[in-house]
Amino acid sequence: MLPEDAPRTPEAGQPRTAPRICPLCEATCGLTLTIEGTRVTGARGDRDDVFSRGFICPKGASFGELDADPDRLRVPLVRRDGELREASWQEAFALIAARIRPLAEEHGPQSVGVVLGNPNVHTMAGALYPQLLLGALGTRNLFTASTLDQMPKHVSSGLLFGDAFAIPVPDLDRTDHLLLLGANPLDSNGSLCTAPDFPGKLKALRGRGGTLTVVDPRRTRTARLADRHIPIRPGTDALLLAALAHVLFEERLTDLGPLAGQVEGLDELRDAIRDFTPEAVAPACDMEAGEIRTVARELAAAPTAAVYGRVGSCTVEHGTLASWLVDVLNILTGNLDRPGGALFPLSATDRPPRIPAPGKGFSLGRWTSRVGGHPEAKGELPLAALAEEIETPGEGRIRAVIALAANPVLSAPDGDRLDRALTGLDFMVSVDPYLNETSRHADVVLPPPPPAQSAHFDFAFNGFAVRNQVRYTRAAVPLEEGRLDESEILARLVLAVSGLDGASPSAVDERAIGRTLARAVADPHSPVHGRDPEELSALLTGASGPERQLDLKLRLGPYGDGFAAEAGGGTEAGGDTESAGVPRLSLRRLLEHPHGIDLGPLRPRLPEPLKTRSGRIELLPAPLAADLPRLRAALAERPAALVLVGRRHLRSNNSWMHNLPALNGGSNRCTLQIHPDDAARLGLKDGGAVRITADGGALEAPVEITDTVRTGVVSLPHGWGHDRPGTRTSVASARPGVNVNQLLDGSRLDPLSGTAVLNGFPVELSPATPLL
Ligand SMILES: Nc1nc2c(c(=O)[nH]1)N[C@H]1C(S)=C(S)[C@@H](COP(=O)(O)OP(=O)(O)OC[C@H]3O[C@@H](n4cnc5c(=O)[nH]c(N)nc54)[C@H](O)[C@@H]3O)O[C@H]1N2
Ligand SMILES: Nc1nc2c(c(=O)[nH]1)N[C@H]1C(S)=C(S)[C@@H](COP(=O)(O)OP(=O)(O)OC[C@H]3O[C@@H](n4cnc5c(=O)[nH]c(N)nc54)[C@H](O)[C@@H]3O)O[C@H]1N2
Ligand code: SF4
Ligand SMILES: [Mo]
Repeated sequence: MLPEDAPRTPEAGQPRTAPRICPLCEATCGLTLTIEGTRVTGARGDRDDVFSRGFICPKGASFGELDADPDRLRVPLVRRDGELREASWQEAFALIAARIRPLAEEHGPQSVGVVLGNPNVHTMAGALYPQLLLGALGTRNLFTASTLDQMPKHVSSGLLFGDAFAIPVPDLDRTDHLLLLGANPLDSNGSLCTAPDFPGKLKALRGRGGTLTVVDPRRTRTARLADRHIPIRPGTDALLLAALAHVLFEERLTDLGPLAGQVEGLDELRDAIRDFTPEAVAPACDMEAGEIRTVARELAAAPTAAVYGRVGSCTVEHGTLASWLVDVLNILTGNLDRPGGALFPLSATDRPPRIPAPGKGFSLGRWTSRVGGHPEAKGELPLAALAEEIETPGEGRIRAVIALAANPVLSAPDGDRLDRALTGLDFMVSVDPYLNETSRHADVVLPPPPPAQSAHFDFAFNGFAVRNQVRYTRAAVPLEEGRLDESEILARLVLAVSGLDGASPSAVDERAIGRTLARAVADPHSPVHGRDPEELSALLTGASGPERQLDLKLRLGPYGDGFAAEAGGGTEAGGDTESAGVPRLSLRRLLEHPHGIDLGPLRPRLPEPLKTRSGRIELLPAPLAADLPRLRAALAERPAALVLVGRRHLRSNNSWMHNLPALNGGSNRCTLQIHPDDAARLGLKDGGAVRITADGGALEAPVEITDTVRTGVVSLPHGWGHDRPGTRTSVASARPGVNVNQLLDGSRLDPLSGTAVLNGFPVELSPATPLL
């Protein structure tokens, strides 16, 4: 029997526990929640979780507080006579249906813009419905948080490997040498590298005699663990990486190993980076040429090594080039696709491995944004360009916005401008638990339930995990009266914009299932080729539409039962899957393993993941070659005297966790960190106020003098600035901080990926009168 979805009602007063995968960062730790009645009273690391083995951080430990935050919206809000008022779900969806369709019919599909924020990758709903919503709307005006984050990596992977999602991850558990650039996993817990207890894994690397090099203008907690910390000048990673590749060629240290026959453009690459000698880049990077050579030699000499770059190497002027060069180094040293190097995970809901064949390749700029002419990447446009698309008159102007889990007023450049632009919309919908800086502009706010009331599966992050594994947790607490599951909210939103308001939301799931099955039965390589889609659909289990979708993806996935009749009697899952073979997954089987199923370490997969036109790794794709002159020009630029970088704090998460007393306060503060020498030169005092001026405007913030930032660099965290009226985040508003992104006007972008330059932009400082 399939376990029932709704957790059993506990006996009164008896605390119980329930497993819940933490949705708060990419580490995806398994938590054990303590529940009294329907209230989460505690959270600890789940020691039995096959992946996280008990690890937890302060954010996960605050799960109960986050779940019970009294400022969370419980019912929809609908704007009437200019005021947001509580309303029924029916009213909310009816209003959306009444407004969006006529608007799109009158002004065309492009008049509706969609904004996807980061938490979409942390919910099942965010994985299953946004594509359906976009399909229903027919709009190309999609703006995502990826363009404030990892889009450069998608673009470089798309160009190198033909698949924007083919992102190699460092084999943390087995590598001998990790060269880490622009990431601070001790505070962020990692990104595009899903690894619960990243800190423990770095310590284990050191413990087994491996070496860690960290490139970061700040001496972060991660840098303090390193054998070598390189306090690079912000924005110059691409130069450093190009010089490292140059040294590998020059000193004949390249060794592609089994990759040799799978790579195109090696000679062209060598020629293209000829100018980027260590001596040429050293002044720009503010490094010694000798140290660059040493780093290259260490990388080549290590028995296995992985190069890994994240936010600090992506959200910069040359983010796509840097992201590309990270993998170029993995390739040149033969570390791509080998244990201990950087490998392609194979998640349980990926497409099953196919017979390798040339693919369609990856195209950039299939269309451009209307006003700025920014090329799309992966079908997405720069969030930094949203305001101009709303403000600029003309055909195709965005008149309505649907924002799913997004707070671009704080997370994207020039929030004041976007704030004004959103005011000028004809209609706006936010799916968001909070009335915050962005959702306050909505005409309809649809609040998802707190996380304990939601099921969880990591469709996105399993594909970036350092170990193949699969876990699913159902809602730990029954859905509160009057709440809708976020999957149902999004399914009903799809119906509302499709002119089908009031139809059953399960119709949306069934349509998605029907489409996938139709494709699968027509595919000669699919285990269900030639079978009857209706018969297969009837075999799906699951207590809800999203569960049926999950069952389908698991069964058609690389470890799936393929709807085989003998599925029930397959190899025992959870054991040594490497020797036992494929575990024949289905939802039913996964539910038998509440702490997950380990699917083994990452394994070499090439050439199968390649979808380039050549069927090989294309080492020097034309768009990247065409961007190299811009990098060459950077060699001659005079560096700005003072540039700003961001930072993350362990007890924070982007813009939306400042409303919990346990997380807001102490060392988690919105201060401008500055080196003592710079502070002295500028007459700034610790605890005093500083005025920060840049392209986009000026801010005042408290000064924190610390030698953890290098000279010439200051650091201010993002996600603060909770002082706008009309929000309902009482704790955050009481300690608002300032919005660093107000320093940007949105014009600084990495041109290939449309990613905003959030790190390494010039600022000027002067003492200000104290704020308090
Ligand atoms: N200067 C600077 N700016 C940055 C960054 C930086 O390093 N420096 N980092 C960038 C990065 S990496 C990112 S990813 C972006 C993030 O940018 P955004 O995605 O715009 O911002 P978030 O703060 O993650 O929150 C998004 C919204 O989701 C809501 N939310 C939380 N949980 C849920 C849920 O379960 N369902 C729904 N529907 N909504 C939910 C929150 O209330 C919030 O309003 O910010 C970027 N901005
Ligand atoms: N606690 C916490 N955890 C989080 C988040 C959070 O806000 N708080 N956000 C989540 C999200 S959305 C993401 S994307 C991940 C991001 O996770 P990470 O990629 O680890 O991001 P950061 O912690 O911002 O680390 C970026 C580092 O780059 C450095 N840096 C800045 N400019 C440069 C440069 O030009 N070159 C180099 N080499 N370094 C530079 C900064 O000093 C900083 O230490 O974290 C996730 N986890
Ligand atoms: S590290 Fe991330 S996933 Fe793990 S408990 Fe903390 S916030 Fe949750
Ligand atoms: Mo992010």
